[in-house]
Amino acid sequence: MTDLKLALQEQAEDVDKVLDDLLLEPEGPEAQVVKAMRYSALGGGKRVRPFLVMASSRLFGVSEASALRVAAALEMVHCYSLIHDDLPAMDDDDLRRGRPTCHIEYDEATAILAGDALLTLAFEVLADEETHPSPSVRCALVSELAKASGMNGMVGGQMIDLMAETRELGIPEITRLQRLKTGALIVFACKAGAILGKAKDIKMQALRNYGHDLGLAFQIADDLLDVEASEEETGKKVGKDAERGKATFVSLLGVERAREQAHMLSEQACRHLDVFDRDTELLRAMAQYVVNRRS
Ligand code: GRG
Repeated sequence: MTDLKLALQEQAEDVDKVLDDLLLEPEGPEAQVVKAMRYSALGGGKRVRPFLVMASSRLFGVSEASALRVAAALEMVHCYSLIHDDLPAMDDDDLRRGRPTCHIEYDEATAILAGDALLTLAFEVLADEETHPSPSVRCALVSELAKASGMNGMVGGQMIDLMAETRELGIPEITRLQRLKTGALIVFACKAGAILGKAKDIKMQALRNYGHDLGLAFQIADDLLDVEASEEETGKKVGKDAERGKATFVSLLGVERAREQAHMLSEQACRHLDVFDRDTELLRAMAQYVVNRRS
């Protein structure tokens, strides 16, 4: 196993402990929604976003306990988006992380509520004094995660994606869509350490730019993996999204150019880290992992 994969796994265990503590099952019938939240939030996943929160926090000497709570909150938002994305009204998927999706394991109404409750709990966690003693830091975390998740971030990207089923998109539009849908939460993850560490603008900006390029590289790699998986299943070099009639980086650029673009973005992401004199090895390794990953 590579050092980065091992570090991801170790970090994932720490984040899982925090998620486990935050998702205590209450007594009574409402326990059902918490079961569904736990099913989705503690059911695997690479935990790339939490890893980025932890790695960026280390650059500023942020306490591990604070960073872990932000990492857990962000993972809750990510898990909510996956639950809702899998619903029949959206992508209508039966499998996620190798298991039945939340609405298949439970039911649609419970899955919608589990997603809603993960989203709202994330903000409750960020607003709690235990996350950071400074009210202005907590307020910045809440505000930045809200922007990254909402209409000018992930939700906005998802809407553009849904509209794309009836209208053809080119590279500039796909880039914008993906920067919002996938990129915004990744950028938040990279900036989180700088917010917690009250970093200077130049460092905040460097992490934002790193996250910007990393997020796009991550998405192109995702499109490439989608095409590879379809090729293994059906022999056709067309991913799931392209089969649904949606343009992707791979359908527009072709496999080779898309791969080159992902690697170029990964290298560009690392160059933004040159402003730091502290150890940025984990963030650099992540940029490589994102474009070389197999899942
Ligand atoms: C429903 C508001 C709303 C938004 C949905 C994030 C998203 C928007 C949809 C997820 C669907 C998807 C496959 C998007 C492509 C990239 C992506 C975000 C993949 C999933 O993230 P990973 O690879 O997943 O980090 P794990 O399971 O490892 O956490």
